[in-house]
Amino acid sequence: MAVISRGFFGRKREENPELPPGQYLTEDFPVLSAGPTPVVDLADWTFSIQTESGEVHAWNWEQLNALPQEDIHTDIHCVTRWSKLGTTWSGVSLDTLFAGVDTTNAYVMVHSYGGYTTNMPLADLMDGKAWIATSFEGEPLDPEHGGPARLLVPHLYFWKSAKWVHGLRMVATDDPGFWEQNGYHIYGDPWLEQRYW
Ligand SMILES: Nc1nc2c(c(=O)[nH]1)N[C@H]1C(S)=C(S)[C@@H](COP(=O)(O)O)O[C@H]1N2
Ligand SMILES: [Mo]
Repeated sequence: MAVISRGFFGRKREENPELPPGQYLTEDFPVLSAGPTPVVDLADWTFSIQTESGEVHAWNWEQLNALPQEDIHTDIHCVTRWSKLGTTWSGVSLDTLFAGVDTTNAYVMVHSYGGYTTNMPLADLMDGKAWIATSFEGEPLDPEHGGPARLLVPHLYFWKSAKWVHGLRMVATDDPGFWEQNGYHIYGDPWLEQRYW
């Protein structure tokens, strides 16, 4: 006569088609940083893209904010298994930043203030898939969440969304960044559960 309530099993994945395999929902916003939060003075802040020819395209804080800003509504998925649905950000599309950039290299190494790095194909930053985000839920991005600016690449696991982003370097090969050298997957698609390698 055991009656097992369906509710007992809680939020099963099949009830949440927005949740990639092996992920659970969280309502709060965990902070995951490999080191201390770097202090970046807006007067000194820059973001740059360096190509294989040595050419450097750079924007200071004012210049970044003068570019077209986009609102982004997206889900985010951390490899430690939390996902957050329906987050709201604003920032500058990488399509805008790459508009005047001439490169034939297919990969990018992302560099952050503080030394963090992460790698990805350039294609994953193009066509409306990635932004330099400066606000979260209508407020300037918290320093602990990457403020003043972080990369936002929500279709990959969240370690690819480098906090305190400082610049991108165009590279010929997909060399591993910080977490990728420490066992995280070279690409990191949450829908394919590409967590570790
Ligand atoms: N610069 C930098 N960016 C980073 C990290 C980091 O340690 N340093 N951690 C990554 C990881 S593993 C995750 S899950 C997210 C966490 O972002 P949050 O702290 O805003 O939740 O940032 C990513 N970006
Ligand atoms: Mo993470």
